[in-house]
Amino acid sequence: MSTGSLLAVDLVIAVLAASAWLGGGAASVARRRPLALGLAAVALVATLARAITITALARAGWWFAAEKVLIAVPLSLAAVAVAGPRLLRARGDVRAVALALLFAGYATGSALLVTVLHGYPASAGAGLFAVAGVVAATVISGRALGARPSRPVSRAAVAVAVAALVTGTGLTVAPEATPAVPHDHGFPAAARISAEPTRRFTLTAGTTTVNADGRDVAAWAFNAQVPGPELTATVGDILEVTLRNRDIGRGVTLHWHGYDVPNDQDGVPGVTQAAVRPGQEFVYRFRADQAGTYWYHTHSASDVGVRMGLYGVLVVRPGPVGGLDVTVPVHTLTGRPLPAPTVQRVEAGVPVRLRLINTDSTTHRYALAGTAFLVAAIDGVDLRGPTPLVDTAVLIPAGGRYDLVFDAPATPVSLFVDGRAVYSTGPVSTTTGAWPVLDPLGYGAAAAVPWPRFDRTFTLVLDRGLDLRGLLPRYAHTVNGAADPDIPPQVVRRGDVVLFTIVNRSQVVHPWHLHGHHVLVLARDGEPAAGSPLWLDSFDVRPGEVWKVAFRADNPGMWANHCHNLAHADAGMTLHLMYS
Ligand SMILES: [Cu+2]
Repeated sequence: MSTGSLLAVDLVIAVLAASAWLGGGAASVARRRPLALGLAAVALVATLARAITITALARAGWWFAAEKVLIAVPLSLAAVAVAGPRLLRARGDVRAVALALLFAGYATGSALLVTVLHGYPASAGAGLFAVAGVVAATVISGRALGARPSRPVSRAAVAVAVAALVTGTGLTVAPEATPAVPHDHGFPAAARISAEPTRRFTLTAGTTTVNADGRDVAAWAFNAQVPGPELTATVGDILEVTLRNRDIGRGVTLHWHGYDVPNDQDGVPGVTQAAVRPGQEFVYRFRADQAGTYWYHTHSASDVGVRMGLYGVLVVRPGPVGGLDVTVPVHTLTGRPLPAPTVQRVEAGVPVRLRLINTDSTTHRYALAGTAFLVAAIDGVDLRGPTPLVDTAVLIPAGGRYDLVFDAPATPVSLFVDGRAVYSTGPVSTTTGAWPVLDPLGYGAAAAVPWPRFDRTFTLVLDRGLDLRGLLPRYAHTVNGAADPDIPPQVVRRGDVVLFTIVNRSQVVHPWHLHGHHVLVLARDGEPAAGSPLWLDSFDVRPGEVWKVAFRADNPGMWANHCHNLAHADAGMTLHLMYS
């Protein structure tokens, strides 16, 4: 079983255990003996079954099991130790075991809350909070049932509650002091390149209406079109892009997704520049020194902004190219897929490059039917020694790009996205749903990792948790138990080789995206990457997965480092990489 499934199974068992204990307690209060004993038996089995799931999770990595081992196991043992013997002795009135069963329910339930609301890392504060909750709920229940706690028990309860209050701040305070991340001041000085631009573009952001899947829908667009204009350049060009904001009230910027531009051109509001307000403009200028498939999008109110249409394609070619070269950005506008580009027919034998871009916030499955093909590049970087693929699907993470190349066959070719044909040169009678999915970590020819050692290592544990820092508590997407802006930045020096371990202990996929750098994938779940070197800027960390990626810190500045499910980024899952 995968670690992701194990996390889900353990959660289900924990919910079952806690609710069965509580249900058994309630049934015994109501003197419904068979029901009470039946539920208690279920609870006992479920509680003991967690010994298996928690052990397996701990073996998959301490990140997955820390709070379960340190908090749930002791509380579960207490539940079994208190309720078990009383159940075995329950001869007469079943009401006699009610308080024991309720105690077991509070104990397993509060441990469950620690997992769901707090997660990783486990802290003494979280443990004491859980214990204090159990004590308080048991004392209140006991009084309601007419049982008076003894004096030592009451004293112990008060002591635990006080300790919980004192240390409980550990629940709300980030583990380390947070160096300030600049917000709307102290932006990097524009180290503007002086060379004369060779490619000039103007993008004007504004509200508009576009046709999506046959219906007119409201959109936010660059130059009144979704996607925005396709920006193309040749390596060596100096791009100058003037961004104007006509009427986007939440502000606009341009972030060059996957393009490792100088920091002051990166387009992150509050970090590298101020958001461009209605009536304002900002001029971006950078040298096109990386060939490949990229895209641009607003980073101001990015969740709603990109979803509403403020994005476009950036393609940089190494020089003149022959054959057919098409970009296929896939985007969903208010729940409707946008039309793919118009199909151009070519003679058989003509080389074709399909540049697939996922501009949505969730993974898409692409299947190219009717021809063998190569995955020539991922995230703009050419793969080493790609081999032909037939009847194989690829999964592209949010923000990711795959370049598929093939020679046009004489027969039709069809590209399916999530089972829907989006780009077809003719009818292809194939169902692609059962095709195997390419694992890029095993595709192409391997090469040695270019660094013998790492100067800095960081671990990011992705989860959900209660964020109590703002005015209103929110159920945030967290990194190491904290949510933006309270996640400590990762501080590196120029020239460092940096290793990231990224762990997903949540129930959802997190497409990870570091600005300003491509990272080299080293391993996933302990298995070293065995194919072509993979230099990615967007990669899906699925539930239960552990990724190891590394990069050389060679692009100084303050860089966003976040989940590219932009709703998650907005709900806390954003931190920063900072050069000292
Ligand atoms: Cu995410």
